[in-house]
Amino acid sequence: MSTNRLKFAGAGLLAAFALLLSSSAMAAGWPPMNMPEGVTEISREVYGLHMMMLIICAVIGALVFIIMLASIILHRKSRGAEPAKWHESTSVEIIWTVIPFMILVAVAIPATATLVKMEDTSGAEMTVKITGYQWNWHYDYLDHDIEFFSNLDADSTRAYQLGSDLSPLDVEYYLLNVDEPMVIPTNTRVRLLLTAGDVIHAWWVPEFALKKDAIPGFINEMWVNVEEPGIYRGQCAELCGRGHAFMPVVVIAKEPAEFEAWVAERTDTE
Ligand SMILES: [Cu+2]
Repeated sequence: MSTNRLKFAGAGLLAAFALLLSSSAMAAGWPPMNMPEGVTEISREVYGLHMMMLIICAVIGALVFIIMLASIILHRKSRGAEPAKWHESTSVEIIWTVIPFMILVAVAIPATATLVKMEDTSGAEMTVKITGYQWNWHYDYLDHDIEFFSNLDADSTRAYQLGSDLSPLDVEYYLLNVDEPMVIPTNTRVRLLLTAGDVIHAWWVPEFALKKDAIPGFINEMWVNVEEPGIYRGQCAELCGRGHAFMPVVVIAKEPAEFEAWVAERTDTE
């Protein structure tokens, strides 16, 4: 095969593979492959950083492979290519050290800015203490007289039993639903204090871009400001024993007025 035909064949194969991958993924109704953009300012920044890194890595990967393949194909022995005799080049070594260093610094600057914002839990308008247990979450609203356990919902619990009459496929949000979700107000800076009562767990809600370890004897802090009302789901993200898959996180974000109504209702019944 001539070089040109080889190149065309390679490019055609790659294009066909990419098409196959994307169309079959869509046809099969796969879950989204990328991380979610989320519903907070921080989650959007995290998503932006992730996309930037992904594109930089993809471009570098493509460049390296194009140069490598071109070198192999165009300078092969059968074409009469003579290997170069030189080795050790100070200028090349400086270039391949300085360019990656500059790329790393360029991505570290926005990444650090986002990290600093994520870690700054000051100015919170309310605080919820979250405690992980084997295998449920406990929510304690420090500014209100509210505390409760959040367990896996009844349908999921029924469906996962051996020989159950209910199939997991028939349960909406199987293992992603709880009997009592956490409720927070929208457009409010909520501080979350995280700890655990037995082993290490981790509280994770992808759409908030929040994931942190809940460690017995330690208090970890994070914060969230959800802009849109909605139901957001997550899971325990630290292998914590037999029931690790059975302690999901569900957060309902309500408009502040509706949140106040929920608080009034909760405090009445207790
Ligand atoms: Cu856990």
